Amino acid sequence: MLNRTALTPGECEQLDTEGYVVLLDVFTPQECDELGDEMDTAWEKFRLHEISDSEEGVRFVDNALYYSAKVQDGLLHPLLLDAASQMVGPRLLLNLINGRSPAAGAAGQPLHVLDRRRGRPFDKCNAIWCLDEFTAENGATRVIPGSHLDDTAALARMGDPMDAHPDEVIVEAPRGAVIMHNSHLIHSGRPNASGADRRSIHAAYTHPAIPTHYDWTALPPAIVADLSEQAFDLLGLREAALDVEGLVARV
Ligand SMILES: O=C(O)CCC(=O)C(=O)O
Repeated sequence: MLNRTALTPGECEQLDTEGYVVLLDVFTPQECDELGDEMDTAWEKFRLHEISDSEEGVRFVDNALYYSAKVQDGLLHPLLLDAASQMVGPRLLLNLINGRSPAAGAAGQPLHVLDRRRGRPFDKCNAIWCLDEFTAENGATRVIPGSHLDDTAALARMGDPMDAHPDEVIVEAPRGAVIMHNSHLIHSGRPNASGADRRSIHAAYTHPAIPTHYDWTALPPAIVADLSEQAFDLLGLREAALDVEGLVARV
């Protein structure tokens, strides 16, 4: 994993004004393979297609903490935490972590989230771990730069949210990169027109006032026992432990 802990001034500036930044080489090719294999194994072994109500053609691994101890290290990478703090503030809560792999032929998404508040303060951001290269052909994420600050122009120029938008930028990124973006930024996944999967892991961090997408207090005790102290804090479990009997042993 990359040994860099802080964004450059240029990266901070881009995150601030455009609402996204691509951080290169966060994961090694071997780490990408291991994480991708763990998500693929979970999808097969636990027959997740039978319970997934996600998009057609997308292998969606809900709550990846159930299936991988390795994701902890990525979640806590100092560079990603620095980027998240630039957007959301110094105290972060993990909102979600999922595997998301649009297979060859998977459809794109509408631009979203169109009714979200814009402008500061920001309370949520996303980290997209590119386990495969993100290319225009395989459906790399599109964003409308600056729309996290003000969406007036973006919405005025938008027709069908499924269509290409005149202001959109396709965020191509090599394998191992992480796309950090403000969740208040208008964005979406695009159709995968390549012959191969586009594997990724998505995490979201929030301000602690925002309720988590998953109830981390419901994680099985064996998984909680394996969390590092820092991960325990990132999941808000230290505070939660005061109310949840099964967690008290960790405090
Ligand atoms: O994977 C991507 O390219 C973006 C997906 C996305 O925006 C979402 O699932 O909400």
